[in-house]
Amino acid sequence: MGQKPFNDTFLKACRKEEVPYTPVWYMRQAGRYQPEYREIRKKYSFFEINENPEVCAEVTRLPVEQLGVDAAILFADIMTPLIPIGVDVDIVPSKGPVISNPIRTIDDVQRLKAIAPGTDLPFIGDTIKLLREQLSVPLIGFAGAPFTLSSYLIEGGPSKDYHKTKGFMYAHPNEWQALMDKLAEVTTAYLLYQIESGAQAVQVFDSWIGSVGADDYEKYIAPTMAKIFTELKKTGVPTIYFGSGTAHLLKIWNQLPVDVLSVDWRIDLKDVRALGINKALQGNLDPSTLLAPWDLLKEKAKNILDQGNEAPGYIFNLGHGVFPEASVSQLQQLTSFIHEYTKK
Ligand code: 1CP
Repeated sequence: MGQKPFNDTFLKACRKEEVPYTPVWYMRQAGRYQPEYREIRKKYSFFEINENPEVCAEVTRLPVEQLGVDAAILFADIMTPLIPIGVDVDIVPSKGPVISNPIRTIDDVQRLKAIAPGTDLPFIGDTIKLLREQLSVPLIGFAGAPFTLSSYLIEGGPSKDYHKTKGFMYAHPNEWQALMDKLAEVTTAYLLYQIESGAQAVQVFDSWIGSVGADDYEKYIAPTMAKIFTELKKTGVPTIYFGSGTAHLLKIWNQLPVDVLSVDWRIDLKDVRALGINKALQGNLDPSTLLAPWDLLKEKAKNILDQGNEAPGYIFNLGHGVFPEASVSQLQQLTSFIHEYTKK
């Protein structure tokens, strides 16, 4: 901790610079698949961990120390910055975020307060500062994207089809835009605060955006995302945009002022590049393969590494998050394999 020389491989890959090996980290790398996390979770609620810098930093460091990954990601949730703006959210075990006051009308949208991250969420800045003293790999900050945040706000919790969310978008375009504007302000201010506090890269999670068609994305979403990434770009810190099921959106994403596109396994990385995507890429192992026998997992990883490394600017990751049934030893073996196989 701290004494080790700083490993900037991940930051170099974000900038499409030469790297000594392919950097790797895993979305949701801190969480319930780790026995140590489950122990800590017995003592504290999700938001108690989040709001206690010592514990939050410990949970953030755990996968770095346990798996040997090349980046840490701040432990928090995409719902964290919504609490101070007036959203009543609870993280329900084996379900996810549940909201007791979902958005139904323009009054509900207008009721959402503006965010002042330094005073509303001082523990986030404190955790980041502590981690910067402790870590010898880059720290990634993150936030949810307006569409994905709005899906929880409108549906009231996790959803499979996002009918209510998209229904609101089609039926009330002005209210929808007001909601996007408000959430864009939250996401931008919250990420700028994380960067000021010491985050060395930021990822915007738009997990459920794949449910929106390309024409609707252009009309209802792209201007909001362009605004967010334009503001973030001014900091010079690398930015990453993640969504699942987004093959149909990648050409539009390529026009956004974002550095890295994080894609899932439904499209091969060689096919992403064949679309003319010239940004750095992150991904895209199917998380389910973590349950496959090692030889099969290794073949899958090798195939992805070969495709990812056909051009500069590639970061290995899963196509979506680690899940509770994944095994620590499988992830350890995978991380070592990625480093060894790609070493120059
Ligand atoms: O009780 C618990 O411990 C709940 C499990 C848990 C954890 C560990 C939740 C509830 N959130 C988190 C942490 C979390 N959430 C991180 C930590 C940093 C890391 O190690 O990666 C991050 C980046 C998130 C982001 C997040 N939360 C996303 C985007 C990424 C993704 O997986 O798509 C989303 C969609 C959420 C909502 C959420 N929070 C928690 C759950 C179980 C869910 C998903 C619910 C659903 O299926 O809609």
